[in-house]
Amino acid sequence: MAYKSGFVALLGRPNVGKSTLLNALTGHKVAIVTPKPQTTRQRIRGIVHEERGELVLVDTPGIHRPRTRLGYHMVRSAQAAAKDVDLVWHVVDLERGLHVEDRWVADVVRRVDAPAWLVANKIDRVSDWRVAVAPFRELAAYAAVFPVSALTGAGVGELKDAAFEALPEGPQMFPDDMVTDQAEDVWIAEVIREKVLELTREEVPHSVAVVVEEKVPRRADLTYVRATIYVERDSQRGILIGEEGRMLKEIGRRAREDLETLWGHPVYLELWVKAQRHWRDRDDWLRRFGYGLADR
Ligand SMILES: Nc1nc2c(ncn2[C@@H]2O[C@H](COP(=O)(O)OP(=O)(O)OP(=O)(O)O)[C@@H](O)[C@H]2O)c(=O)[nH]1
Ligand SMILES: [Mg+2]
Repeated sequence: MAYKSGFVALLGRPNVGKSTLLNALTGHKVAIVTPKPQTTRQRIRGIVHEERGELVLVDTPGIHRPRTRLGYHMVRSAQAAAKDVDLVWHVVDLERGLHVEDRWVADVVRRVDAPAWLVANKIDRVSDWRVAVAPFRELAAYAAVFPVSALTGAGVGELKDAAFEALPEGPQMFPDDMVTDQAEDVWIAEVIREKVLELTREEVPHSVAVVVEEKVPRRADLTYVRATIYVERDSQRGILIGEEGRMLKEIGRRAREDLETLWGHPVYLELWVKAQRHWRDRDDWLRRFGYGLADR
């Protein structure tokens, strides 16, 4: 059997389950997942290695109407990710149904040369996926429609099989043990941001960026990590620290548990919170956080 390899871009509006699908297909927590829209801010590759080939999935920020420079860069990076891929998946949320943002995604999908598949996610939340998917079918000339639940795994195997089938023959591009192109520090910062998103509401989740400042092995069995959580206002800083530091402690506890699970040894996580006014609209800060760079 010929070895297949290629790229698949996962496009969709925010919160439809793109990152959940990426994680389900790779079998790793490559991207963070939260119930909040606009969780993913950068393109993230996840790599599925199998004997039959290599499937490189490109997770992207949800396409929406940007209100900040950050939002603008997010949407741009999603659009850019759709170029030079072998396949595009338009991921939609059957539970919440058709939204104007799905039309904007379809506009992007129609402009790319690669074949597009409609990936109808959250089938676990609807009684009849065929009925729920009907309004989406007309958005673009989809070459195929796949009903899945990224959460339960239903249909995900079929989607993967079909993707391998569709990929061109080609060489392996990434080492066997590489499941993502995301640097480890970035992944750590993302895990911390995930906990902030879980624990905060309204504008706070959107105002948060995390930078890992230091990561050093203290002993053979302990890693020390120091990170700064940036917010936009002093009031948000107060929320993140919480009464007697309780909120920050909880963020740290949850993040530390995830890191310890992955690394299999204790972690000492030190978190700081700083306010940086309007960082979402400042290109210098966006670059510092790694958000301003053009992808691919
Ligand atoms: N019931 C159900 N929930 C799902 C499914 N897939 C994802 N979710 C949930 O939907 C929410 C959003 O999931 P994400 O994977 O973060 O969505 P996303 O498309 O990556 O979102 P952005 O990064 O904001 O663009 C989370 O609460 C997931 O647990 C599914 O198949 N069924
Ligand atoms: Mg995401």
